[in-house]
Amino acid sequence: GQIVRLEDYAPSDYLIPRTGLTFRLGNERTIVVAELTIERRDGVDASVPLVLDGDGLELISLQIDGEELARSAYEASSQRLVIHEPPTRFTLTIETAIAPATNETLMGLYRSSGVYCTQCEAEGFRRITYFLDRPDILSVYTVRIEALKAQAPVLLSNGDPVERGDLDGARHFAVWHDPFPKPSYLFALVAGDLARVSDSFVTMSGRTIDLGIYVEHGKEKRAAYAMDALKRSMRWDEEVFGREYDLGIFNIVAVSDFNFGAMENKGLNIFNDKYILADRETATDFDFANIEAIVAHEYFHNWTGNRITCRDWFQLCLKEGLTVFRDHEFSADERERTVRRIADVKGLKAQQFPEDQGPLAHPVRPRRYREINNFYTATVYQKGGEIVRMLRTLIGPVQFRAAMDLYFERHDGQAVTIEDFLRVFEDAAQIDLSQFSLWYHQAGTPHVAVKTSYDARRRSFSVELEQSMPPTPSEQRKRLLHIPLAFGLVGADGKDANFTSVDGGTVSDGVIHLKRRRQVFRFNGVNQKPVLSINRGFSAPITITSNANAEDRQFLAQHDSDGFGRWQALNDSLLSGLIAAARGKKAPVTAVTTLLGNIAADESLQPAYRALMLSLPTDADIARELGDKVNPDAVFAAREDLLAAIANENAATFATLYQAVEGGTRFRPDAASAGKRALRNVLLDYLSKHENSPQRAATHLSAATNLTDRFAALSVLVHRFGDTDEARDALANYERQFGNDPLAMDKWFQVQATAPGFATIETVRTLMRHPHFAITNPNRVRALVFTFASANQTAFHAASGDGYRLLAETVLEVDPRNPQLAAKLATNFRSWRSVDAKRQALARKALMDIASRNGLSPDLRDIVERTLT
Ligand code: HT7
Ligand code: ZN
Repeated sequence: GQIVRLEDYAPSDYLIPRTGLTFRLGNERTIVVAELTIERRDGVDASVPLVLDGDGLELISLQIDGEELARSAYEASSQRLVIHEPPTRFTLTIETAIAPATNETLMGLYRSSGVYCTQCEAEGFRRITYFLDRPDILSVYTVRIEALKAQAPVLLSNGDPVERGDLDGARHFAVWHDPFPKPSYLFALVAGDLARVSDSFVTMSGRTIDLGIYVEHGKEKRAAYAMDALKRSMRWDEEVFGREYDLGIFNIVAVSDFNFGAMENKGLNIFNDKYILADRETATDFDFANIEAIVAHEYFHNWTGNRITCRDWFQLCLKEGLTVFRDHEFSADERERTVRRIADVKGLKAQQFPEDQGPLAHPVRPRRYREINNFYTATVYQKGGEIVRMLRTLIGPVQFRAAMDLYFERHDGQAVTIEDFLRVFEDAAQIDLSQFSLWYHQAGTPHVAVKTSYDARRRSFSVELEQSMPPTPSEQRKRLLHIPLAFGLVGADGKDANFTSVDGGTVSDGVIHLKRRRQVFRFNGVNQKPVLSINRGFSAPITITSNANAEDRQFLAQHDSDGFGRWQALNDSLLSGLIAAARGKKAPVTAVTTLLGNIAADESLQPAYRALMLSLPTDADIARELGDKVNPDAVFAAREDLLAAIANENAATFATLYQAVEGGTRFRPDAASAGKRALRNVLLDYLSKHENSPQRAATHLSAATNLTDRFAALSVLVHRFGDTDEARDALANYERQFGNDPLAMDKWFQVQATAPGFATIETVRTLMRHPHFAITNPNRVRALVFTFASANQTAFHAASGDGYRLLAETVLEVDPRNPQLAAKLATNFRSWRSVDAKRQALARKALMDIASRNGLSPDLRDIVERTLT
């Protein structure tokens, strides 16, 4: 693929104010007739041709204002349609043919379990018809769909329904009209035999919206939670951002073959069924939380993404970062704020940090790309969300809301840039964001080194901060960032100590503003030596090292008034012990093991919070902290030793607690009930380790009334006692019970893919031949192979190199069918330089095997080449 550069952006010479589409649906051959109203932009020379994008299209006919076009007036290929010297304003009618049944890429129009559906973001619309397929071309769409009535009784598109009726030959049609001008990536069509779950919502101005969720027949009950999440999202956006829904109808469709979580098409969201369908037998608490967050995310896009969209794909974070921030805030309000924040930060560190610290690092607002599909990354989404959070920290919640109001007022109906977005904040809050804006433009995770000292005689506490940023691919020199650090000076009583004044820089509303390379903030009037709690709530997405000692960290883990700060301090303590152990230095663990026992039993803390505190850093967390020459077997052993030490010291407390925490006979998916299950399930793992017996997990499994508990028990059995009858029986029973449910079976694949040890490589190979496995279904491939490569350090990084080979072979098998999925799978090689030399050589060999293959998709080639450089 060609490199696309931000600096080459130029507005289009032609506009398409109106788009009419007629679909004559057929599996082998679907006919699309596009009637486009096209205008040359003012000031553009009449000799400039109209160049439309296409991808794999077969052109049938072409007319301008109803007249067949002469062969000499245009050039058509499957990739482009060029029209020479078109009129200033005209109607272009294009008839093309496409083949949905053989479209395995899941982009454009395809079939998923007998349902026609579309995916157009980022550049899939050009697989449907020739168009100016770029987000700054906003058009009003009218869509007519014709299909066999029996095959597709349901015919959906964006906007409001205007007409429907019967046709000859057992066919029927429906017409939809969307009055809001939109970019082509938000176009959607769905046709098939689906059940509708209906509800309604009354907006803040009193309009009644018709809500529908379309699912496979028989799965209606499983859409109830998503529907509830949708209504709560609609209310929340009104209350928190003053945003009301704008059409008369809002539909969601769940499909089983999808390359992503979901898609925010105007008035017709399309979802991976994994993020709609849920009941206690087939979804874990984690899935319920994800459904709530993703339903909200797609709904929130209606204002942040659809009403105000991106000028070009470099601006992807404009809609994604902002919408992630909004969905995080929604979940924090709906659930438990601190618990949500810890979960989101764990996600950021697990997914975005390794990206930012490896060969695929890129700025939140990149300047160039080869394949835009490869930029739907944790950096654009999660770090993009963190930048919006920092903006709110900088100006405070009241001014933040005022700025967002101004954003909606100023830019509604436009396709804009990050510069436009930042200008709104500068204007609303009267601040200069020129230094802050570097967060969008520089790749890499900033590091802050902290040194504190207390001068008892002068009653002053000094905090010395020094920022640095390691070079990243294509950016050697980094400029200094404005880093907002929420903090507290924690006194002996756990309360934040007062200070009378600060020298050395700006400190306001509990936030230190670090702007220079090195700054010493001196807090005056501090009566007793405090302990610094810094980067509270993860106010900045950075790494920190400090001169705090083990006692300081443990003090904060017990006494910081900020719940996030307590978790962070505990996590740092655990990690430092684990790192020492993984490097072969035996670390003293007693203090922290005792502390964990106290936290577990502390009834003043919510169960969900206690569960998070008790969850040890993962192997991948430890590996990331080690940085280089990682030996995954040593990491695994260090973690298991610490787990055993904690379990052995606290066995009695844990056993009592395990009995006491309500098992949850009556299942409810709310946060408080989920918290209790989480606590009980983390205790199950500790106790099983201590007891060295599968018995407790087997009992837990047979008593389970929901998938959360069942999955927790199954994990203990398969991961800790894999070669016992209990584990084998549990897997066989599960398969018998849930064999017909694809989403529940994904969990069955997942639990086996994460069993530690190299033997799992063979297990995965065997499971890839299982009748329930399908290489064409992204959910199944992700459950088995992506999980194996991303969440099983000891197997994926097996010293033999077989784990790398398995991933490389799978990537090559998937690529010809679904390049996006293949590229995503291949990103699991991104940390290959951090393992020891022997493993590095094997990983490199696997990557080279992929790279040397002819005919790779541009998506996969882009990832592999960047990973190797
Ligand atoms: N905006 C959506 C992105 C998306 C996507 C991107 C590439 C290929 C397939 C895709 N499906 C959905 C999802 C979102 O961020 O809400
Ligand atoms: Zn999104």
